[in-house]
Amino acid sequence: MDSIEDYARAWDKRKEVQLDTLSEWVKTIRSLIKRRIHKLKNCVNDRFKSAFSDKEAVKCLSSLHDKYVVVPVDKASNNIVFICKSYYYECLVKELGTNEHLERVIDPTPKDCSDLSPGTCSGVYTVRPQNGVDISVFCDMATDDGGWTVIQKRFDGTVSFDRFWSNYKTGFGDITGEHWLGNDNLHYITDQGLYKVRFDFEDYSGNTAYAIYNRFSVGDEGTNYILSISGYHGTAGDSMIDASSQSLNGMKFSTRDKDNDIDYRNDNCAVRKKSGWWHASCTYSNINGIYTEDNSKDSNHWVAFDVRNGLRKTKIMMKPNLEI
Ligand SMILES: [Ca+2]
Repeated sequence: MDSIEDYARAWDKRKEVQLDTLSEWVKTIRSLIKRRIHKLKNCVNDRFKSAFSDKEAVKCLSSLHDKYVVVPVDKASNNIVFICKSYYYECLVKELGTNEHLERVIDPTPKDCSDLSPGTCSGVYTVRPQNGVDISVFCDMATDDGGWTVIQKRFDGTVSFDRFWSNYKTGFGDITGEHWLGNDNLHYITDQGLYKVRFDFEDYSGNTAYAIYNRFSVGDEGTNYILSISGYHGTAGDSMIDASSQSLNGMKFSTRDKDNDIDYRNDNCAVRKKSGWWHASCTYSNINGIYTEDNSKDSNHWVAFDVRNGLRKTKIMMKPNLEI
């Protein structure tokens, strides 16, 4: 009997030791995970600081259960390389030394950002316009009821906008940072219905203003991306005109290598203003110009808001106009 009791006691003791060891392991693993998440959270915060407002970032980064895919920036190299469950994975991927950005995939594929459910976080999404191909866009889900597809964003001058026709055609820059969505994509998206466009500005003193045009569309490349824009309202003033009040409505797109403007000096406005744009006899809206704080003819300015002073932040976005 003694030996059985001894054996049982020894067994209990071993169990206790094993439980202690196990609970130590759990503690260690928990703290490792906590440290890992903290590190990744900081990394994600850094990466997306420019793309989100701080308040929105906190909300969006706390949702860990959405599905994301990581898409190579150079789309020619591969399609989808990694399926993951949260923004945190971008940082894991980054740690592995690859060069990708995060992109959320919604099923069925939205036609633009206005198709996303209300309350969806801002970020990069795949959209598929009718007659277009799948494209990566940045969706602003926070400004003015959300649902905006971002066309242009500038805030630190890291991306040059003094570019050629082929660059403006397909788009350039970093979709989570400074970029131009691409004139073909502008055409495919605005061809789907009636769209409005919103311009947001911030000067170097922190003053902000916006301009909305109730009707906005861009023709295909065959029309030289002819602009249709009207119905201004907002706080910035209407600068979709040139110095002689000629509206930019009906103007073709011009770049430094393709002069489609109606400049009275017979100049190339895209060279003169250092910007691809729908120049008439140039423009009062030169927000694709040189990123500078200076007052100059080729700065990134919107005359009705801050004369020819360069702006710290500019953003152009579009969404369907359901009110007309
Ligand atoms: Ca010209």
